[in-house]
Amino acid sequence: MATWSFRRHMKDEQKASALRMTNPLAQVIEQTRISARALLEFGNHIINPTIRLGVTGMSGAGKTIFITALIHGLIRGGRFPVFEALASGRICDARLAPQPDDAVPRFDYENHVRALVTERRWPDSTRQISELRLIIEYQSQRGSMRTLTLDIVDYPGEWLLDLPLLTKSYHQWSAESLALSLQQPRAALASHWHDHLKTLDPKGPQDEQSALTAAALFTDYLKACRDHRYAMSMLPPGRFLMPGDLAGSPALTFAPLDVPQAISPPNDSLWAMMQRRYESYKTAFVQPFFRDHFSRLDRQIVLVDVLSAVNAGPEALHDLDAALASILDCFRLGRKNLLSALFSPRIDRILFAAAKADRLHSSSHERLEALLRRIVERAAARARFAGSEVDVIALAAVRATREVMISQGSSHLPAIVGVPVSGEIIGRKIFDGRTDVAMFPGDLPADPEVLLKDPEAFRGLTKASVQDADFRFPRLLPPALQGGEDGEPSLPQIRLDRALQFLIGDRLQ
Ligand SMILES: Nc1nc2c(ncn2[C@@H]2O[C@H](COP(=O)(O)OP(=O)(O)OP(=O)(O)O)[C@@H](O)[C@H]2O)c(=O)[nH]1
Ligand SMILES: [Mg+2]
Repeated sequence: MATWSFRRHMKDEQKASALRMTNPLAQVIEQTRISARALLEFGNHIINPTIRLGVTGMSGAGKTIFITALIHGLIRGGRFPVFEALASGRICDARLAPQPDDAVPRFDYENHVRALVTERRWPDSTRQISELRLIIEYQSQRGSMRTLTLDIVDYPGEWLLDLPLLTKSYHQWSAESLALSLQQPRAALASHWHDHLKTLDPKGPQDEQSALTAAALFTDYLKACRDHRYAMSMLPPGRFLMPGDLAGSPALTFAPLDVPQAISPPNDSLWAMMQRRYESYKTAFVQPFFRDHFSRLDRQIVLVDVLSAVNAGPEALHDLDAALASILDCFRLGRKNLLSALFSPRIDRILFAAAKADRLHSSSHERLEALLRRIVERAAARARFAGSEVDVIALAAVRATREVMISQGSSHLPAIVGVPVSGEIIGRKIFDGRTDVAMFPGDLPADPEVLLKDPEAFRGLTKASVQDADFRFPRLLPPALQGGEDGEPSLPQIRLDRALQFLIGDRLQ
């Protein structure tokens, strides 16, 4: 029977093991493939300028809405005063075109627009990678006509959190996952899985039913952590929460075990079985994502649902902090040039965006931005050092609220007005999804440290009831839209134009 103790790892041990787990020849071949393709694409870019823009963020961060609103605005010539090429009238045409990768699902733009504009509902969650190509015809600053191809790639942020697994052995991953699951509030959510783990003998014979139960209980724990009351972000392996067609396959039927680090598993043991499947997971899912998608991106926006983490409480905010640090370690940042294209494809601009900022009055947007800036500051400094440009903004791709000042005696309070989705609770009221309400979601502090340095800094849904939480940023219905000149309304937004200017503005000069 396994002993119930979680072992700590030494850094040297980790490095040695990472080396053992990766095959240098395979790595060189893989790197050569990536470099050769990057060089080819770099050459193509010179003849036919193209930007591959990666849009990522954790589940529910706002990727689908961001891409839909961005394309809608570009195609229909939306009101984007800060996006210079469009505001000055230099963009003559923007249209969708068949995407370049036949094996990647198309981003379902038309259905997403219909949901938002005609049905007044948010599009359904999308759980896989998708892509869309946009052709932008514009007049350069010097007056000549040019074309920019914009490939937009929507992929789950959870897949990014899988990339560090590539250099982690099974025992390292097991130990880290177990140690994390002992922290609060995770420990309470992991109790069923922990109880089952105590019954397993890693050195005993391999057993499919034990593996299935362990994987199911481990997945339940990850799902519980993702619930909006906890809003945890660090939940690898990413495909456990979004298995798609591959649910139940052996590469998704493993879980951490409490195993010693210095020795190899006995043949045909449960431990050997789990280790084999963990390695298959990396080969089947993580490596292809890295090779076929991630390594090809030129620019990146990372959407972050900071307000949902604040809703949940200090632990969620710290977890978000750790997840973003881990994500940022994955990016290969730096200035793009022929050498970097040959040896190591780079992302030369990266934007961190606090999404859904319309859930806060505009007078607090700077504070929201400051909070995200503080969370990504270490990685942003590293990226700048490597020659990448980094920016942080608060935006709302589709603005679902309007702002009002409410008088209380002699003072005026800045509030937002929107329609909370059916079932949302604010104070003691449960909403029906039809009623407008003026809200004061809570004031973010001027100094973001106040929220980050103390695990008891504020009360969120993790610890307090809905009525007693210090912040409340409810989910809202999309805005009611008025028809535009040609009958189709434009989508209201906050700083989507600034995001576009940063992400592609320099390539439309
Ligand atoms: N108020 C407001 N809510 C938004 C905005 N963008 C997204 N939301 C809300 O966030 C939810 C998730 O947005 P999506 O764009 O579907 O998020 P996603 O990152 O694509 O999520 P997955 O596909 O599940 O990974 C939506 O259903 C809306 O409730 C916004 O700009 N303003
Ligand atoms: Mg989506």
